[in-house]
Amino acid sequence: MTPAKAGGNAGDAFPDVASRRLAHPGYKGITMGKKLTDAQIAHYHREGFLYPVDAFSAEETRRYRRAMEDFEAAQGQELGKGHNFKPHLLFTWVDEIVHHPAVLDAVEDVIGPDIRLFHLSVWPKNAGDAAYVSWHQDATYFGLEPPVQVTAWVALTDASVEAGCMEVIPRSHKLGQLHHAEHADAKNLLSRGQTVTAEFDKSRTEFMPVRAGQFSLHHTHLIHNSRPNLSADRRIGLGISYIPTNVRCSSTTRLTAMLVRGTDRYGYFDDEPRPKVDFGVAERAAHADAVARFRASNAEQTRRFETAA
Ligand SMILES: O=C(O)CCC(=O)C(=O)O
Repeated sequence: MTPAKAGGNAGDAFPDVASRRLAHPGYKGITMGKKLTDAQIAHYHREGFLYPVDAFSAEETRRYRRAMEDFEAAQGQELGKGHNFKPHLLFTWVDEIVHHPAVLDAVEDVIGPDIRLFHLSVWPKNAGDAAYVSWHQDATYFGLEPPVQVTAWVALTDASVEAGCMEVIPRSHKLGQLHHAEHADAKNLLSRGQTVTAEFDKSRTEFMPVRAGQFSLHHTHLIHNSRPNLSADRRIGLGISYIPTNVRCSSTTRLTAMLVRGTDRYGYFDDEPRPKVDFGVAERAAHADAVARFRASNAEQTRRFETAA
């Protein structure tokens, strides 16, 4: 079954996904995308999510975690709400992750070969911390048109059910954009505490546990949350939002986004530069500019959302 038939989301907008797969050397009649099997691709489009997918070795993952925690130690501050956006512009090790073929090949299998990184948030939850993420859809306040976006959630530590992995409402991506409201709560890791206010069926949820070095994928309209970390270790993940280059942002603020694979024939975003050194002067300037624009766009979309509601 092609992605178009399975989900009706990416297939129509990206017919080249299916034709490219037919031409792929690994194609043996029914089998593979670049990274995912046909069954996995169909699952993503039907259910709105997919997990676990292998990306990094244990050693690579430890190196990434160490890089992050060394930086936190040097700063005397943990990455957390308020300063956890777009670290791919600051650190070469995050740049490595967002360009890793294992991640991009899977992303390409669901949104096609021309890919921009639209946004990235790091989500650390300390052991025993009450921090949580409320029920939400990623599309809310992004203002993407068409709303085609996939989040790869890359685990730098084991994210078990106990550690507060993501929990999803299967097939909820078919509901389209639902109404959200901001709920101020310091323990909610979402920047605006945005929470779905519309009624939805919570009677059948699914947890998405992933091990360190694995990732999950979820659709921009999939309703998901995550509960507090009750395990003995920190839970760290990177939520990387990828879009195909034909997707634009409807904000009047012009945003930045990094072209991570393929070509962009549309020019809807200013290019983000890849970091050459960790936390350098140029890197911090590019990061500050990108985050300021993202926040302005987010505020604009929040106002538009409230007015339309
Ligand atoms: O890290 C979490 O617990 C939630 C992440 C999330 O909501 C996302 O990546 O969209």
